[in-house]
Amino acid sequence: MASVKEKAKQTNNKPVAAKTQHPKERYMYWYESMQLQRKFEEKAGQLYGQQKIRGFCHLYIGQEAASSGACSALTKDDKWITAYRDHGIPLALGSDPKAVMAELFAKQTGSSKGKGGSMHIFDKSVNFMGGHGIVGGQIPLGAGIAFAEKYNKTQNLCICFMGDGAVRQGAFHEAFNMAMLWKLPVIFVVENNGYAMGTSVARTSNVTDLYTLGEAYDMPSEPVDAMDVEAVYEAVTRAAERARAGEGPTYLEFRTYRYRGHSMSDPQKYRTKEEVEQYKQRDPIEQVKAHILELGIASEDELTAIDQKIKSIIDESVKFAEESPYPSPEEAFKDVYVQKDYPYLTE
Ligand SMILES: Cc1ncc(C[n+]2csc(CCOP(=O)(O)OP(=O)(O)O)c2C)c(N)n1
Ligand SMILES: [Mg+2]
Repeated sequence: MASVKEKAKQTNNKPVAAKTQHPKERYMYWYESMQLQRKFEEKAGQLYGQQKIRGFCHLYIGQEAASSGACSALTKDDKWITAYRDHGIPLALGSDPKAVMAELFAKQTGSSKGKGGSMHIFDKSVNFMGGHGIVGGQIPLGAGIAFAEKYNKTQNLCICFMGDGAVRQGAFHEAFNMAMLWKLPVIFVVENNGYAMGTSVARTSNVTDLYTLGEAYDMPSEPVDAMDVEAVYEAVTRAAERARAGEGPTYLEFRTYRYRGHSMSDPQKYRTKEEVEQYKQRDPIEQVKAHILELGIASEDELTAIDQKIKSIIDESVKFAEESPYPSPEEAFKDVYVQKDYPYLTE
């Protein structure tokens, strides 16, 4: 693989769009899973307005190609970890939308039994290791998960997502150093959506091409147009091949955008409406839809049928969440320690 500097020259810092044709199932997965995430998040935003969902809530709208593209390039045994903008990934992986919605409602039937909320979705059944609220905290955890896979001699890898706000944390650099030294099977992904809360990448550092941060560790790194699900698929496929061949980590800068505010109350004074509109012109769902229709992969009717199916999945998930009970107070003392004889446990 070319060094980071050579790569920067070749690409002129611009992510390269993908051109290959894929099997029908892959296009249909991309459309359906991205549309599921979009509609789920739109509904979550409405429910927040009605105060049915409270506390923190960070929507993934605009970034769906990151989760769906990566998911289609990996196996079901690979492990996933991310920050708090975490509703999209489990949905892309096939978590039950009812359990994710119930978690947003803080209900007992939620994926974290109502004890995690929006920022702490976990689902072991799809190898989703959360949902982490401490910016950058999941990066060493992701490296640790990859270490376990290597130690146990599996062929699995860990894909570890983070936001652009995380790359200035010490944990990022410490984890990169060890992951590279030990050639861990990990794919680090920075979802560069341009902002950490209201602070743009350019206001944080003079290094705005975030993928070049891999250079300090000789880690193969590249920028990816993450508004294009095909480009995401291809970059993650290449990174996964390296990890499974024992060649160690890859660092990908997914260039993406969030259409909504950072969290639910954000006046968005740090950006212009025109900027948001510009990104919407390159919407990942609209792009894949146009591609499907252009290539004759599916008809407009087939896509409408998917939209209708998603609508009923979302309606059902809201009904399920509304009708579910809140956890009982005793639940607060459960699931704290895995080790049954841990000294601080009194029972
Ligand atoms: C260690 C730490 N510092 C500060 C915060 C407060 N905080 C919450 S979100 C956030 C911005 C992170 O932005 P980014 O990593 O770009 O993710 P995005 O919200 O864009 O997905 C900050 C600073 C935190 N949660 N953890
Ligand atoms: Mg960000």
